[in-house]
Amino acid sequence: MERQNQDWKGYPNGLVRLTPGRWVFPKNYKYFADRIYKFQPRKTDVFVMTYPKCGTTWTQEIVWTMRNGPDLNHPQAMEFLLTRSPFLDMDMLLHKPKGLPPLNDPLLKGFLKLCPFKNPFNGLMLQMSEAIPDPRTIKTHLPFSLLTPSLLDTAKVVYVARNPKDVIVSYHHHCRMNRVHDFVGSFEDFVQYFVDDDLVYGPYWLHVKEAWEKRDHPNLHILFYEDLKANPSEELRKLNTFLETNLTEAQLEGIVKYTSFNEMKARAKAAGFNEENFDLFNADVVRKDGGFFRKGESGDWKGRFTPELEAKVDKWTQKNMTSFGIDFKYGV
Ligand code: PPS
Repeated sequence: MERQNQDWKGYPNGLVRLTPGRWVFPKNYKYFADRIYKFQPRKTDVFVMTYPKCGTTWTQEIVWTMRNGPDLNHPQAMEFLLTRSPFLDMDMLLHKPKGLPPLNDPLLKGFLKLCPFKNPFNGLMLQMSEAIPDPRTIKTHLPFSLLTPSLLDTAKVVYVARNPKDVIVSYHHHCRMNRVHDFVGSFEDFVQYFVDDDLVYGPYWLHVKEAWEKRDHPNLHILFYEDLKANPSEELRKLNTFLETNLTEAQLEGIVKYTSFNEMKARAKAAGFNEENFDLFNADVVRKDGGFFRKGESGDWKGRFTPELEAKVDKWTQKNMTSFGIDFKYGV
């Protein structure tokens, strides 16, 4: 905790570590854990499940659009993504001593529209996840073991994995930029937290392993960020089969373009997501190193690791991930 308190300014209430699994969360997880675990999935739900920074938002937009607006003309398409496709476990990150986002924040606006008579302090995203109309597309960064055991037998899950080195680079940026984490240590420190499984959301390898072990379940579709990047048309075809959306080639191609990095970045801005002026973000980091839509590439890790750091991550990957049979592409 001493080390954590020095390097992270975003967890003034401390952290919790769960056993088994050694998952790490901000302390406010305690207040939401039970309700999240008991969150009732429906047959028509699709959960987009990933460890942070693996391509959740991209996949969420693809899945939501395929199911709701394949002709790109849905009246809500321009609304902030998390108000159409809520992030189930976000509340533990939002509830800082500072309170909720300000009234002009797209999240709170979306909440007030969907849940006008509810108290946002009882879980802004949790209540939105309950309130959005079917068919629901719900984002979670939690692993299978922290959600209801009936999840996969009831709803469909699209699980997204990304190579650990790009995850580290992207998560490092995210934790510096995002005030809910406010990481002030070095990149070297961050890599150490990652390989020690000490980052919020816990061991990446176990997160992936829990999904990988269920890979033959008909309600689970595992997607790799690198494959989606290299051949989005092919991955959307596979999703079309998995989601039973029966879209035409022309509709799929339209969605590929619509969900490209540049189009999503531009649309988020048009929907009111001003990253330099977003209460949760550190504007200096956004200006210097980019915002949420940072690079959107695979292989961006190259040039970021010293040979020692690279060896450390390779050793960790070999020990924890290759051992259960998963392999990653590392970009061009
Ligand atoms: S979060 O905050 O954990 O939910 O982030 P997540 O959405 O999982 O991952 C963010 C990274 O995905 C990139 N991104 C995209 N890449 C390609 N195409 C599209 N459309 C797209 N949208 C988001 C985003 O830029 C983050 O990766 P990095 O490497 O940091 O750029």
